[in-house]
Amino acid sequence: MFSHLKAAPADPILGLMATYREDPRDFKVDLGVGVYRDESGATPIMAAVKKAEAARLAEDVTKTYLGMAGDPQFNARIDALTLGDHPARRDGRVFTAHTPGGTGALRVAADLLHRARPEATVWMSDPTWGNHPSVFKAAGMKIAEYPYYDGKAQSLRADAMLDALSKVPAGDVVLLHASCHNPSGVDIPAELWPKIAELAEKQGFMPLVDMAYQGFADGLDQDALGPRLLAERLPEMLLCSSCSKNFALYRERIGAISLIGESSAATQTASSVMLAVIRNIYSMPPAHGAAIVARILGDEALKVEWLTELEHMRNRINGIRQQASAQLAAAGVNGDFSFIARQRGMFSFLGISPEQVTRLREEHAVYLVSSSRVNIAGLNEDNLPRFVAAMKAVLG
Ligand code: PLP
Ligand code: TYF
Repeated sequence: MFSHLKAAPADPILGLMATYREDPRDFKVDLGVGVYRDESGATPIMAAVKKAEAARLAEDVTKTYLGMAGDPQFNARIDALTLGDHPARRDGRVFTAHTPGGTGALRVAADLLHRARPEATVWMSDPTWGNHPSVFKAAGMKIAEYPYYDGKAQSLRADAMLDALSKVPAGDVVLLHASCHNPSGVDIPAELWPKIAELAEKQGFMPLVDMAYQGFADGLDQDALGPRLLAERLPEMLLCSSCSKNFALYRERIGAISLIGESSAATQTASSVMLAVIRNIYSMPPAHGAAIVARILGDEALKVEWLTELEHMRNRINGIRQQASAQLAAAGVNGDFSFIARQRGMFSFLGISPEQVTRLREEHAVYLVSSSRVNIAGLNEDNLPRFVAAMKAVLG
């Protein structure tokens, strides 16, 4: 059965995480995997999460099955967080299921699309998160790319993107990152979302928005502006969200898929197919992460505490972006790194060669993905001077 199998390539990001762990050098700097790190380089459990977890432990009375859509309280509260007080919610056009992580939401979306329209192509930004193409291909969907990141100008290829979207055929799907684009850090500006909505309307393609970093760029509402606008203007949409980053619940695997249909009746029918898809993959999602998030969002004091912690994380990322950009300039490192301060979320491309990435790792114990993507949140006041010195040594 298995002897003829060829080894599958390791996930480059998770593989790098393992290599970093094995490196004995105590001055090593991890700018690889996309997890938030605090000032001391740790990824702690949020205080609001700890409290919600303790309360759940004390009060929980059953572990019986939840059902395919998971925790109904979580589903209602995550809708309020992602979509806000939205007309689509008031009109009964939204159906949400909680899923094992944002990746689980994406896989449910992919299988649902395959049931609905197996001949459709899913269009993705060039570049995009490595799991996007593989998850949709695994579900049997065709994929294609639209232009997105300009590596020379470290900015959005807005005109080329709109031009490509203006040619997407009816019935296809366009995958968009809500904010904190992974891997480029370059987001769709507010003024571009209405143009994307217009093209979707004109061409008849459906947006699928991946929102894995709500609250990490400019704020919870600001970061959700794109999907909220699309859900208002268009008859149909899918939204995949994740609580891995903004609740730091990574390993608990908690996310959500929201289906927005043309009418309340259409949503109901489509959601029955979505539930069948879920039943065929994992039957029901794990409960713990959703219970924590539901408790935080439903308790005024816990919610304020969580919002304060999230704001601190966002401010730290944006602050260290400014500092990194300023210190690379002050050290006279070859190149213009002012873009680091302009970009949002945890990621940016340094725009250096794979050989230079290797030298940073081998000679200076600075770890980043070979594409030159860095997790800016891996930097802090302690290791920033070492990062800058390593960059100076390698780039001149
Ligand atoms: N989408 C994007 C763009 C991501 O970067 C991530 C990753 O961390 C996810 C989705 C899903 O994350 P998770 O499955 O850990 O919730
Ligand atoms: O891009 C990242 O670093 C995060 C974490 O298979 C991640 O999204 C990376 C790879 C993966 C799962 C999560």
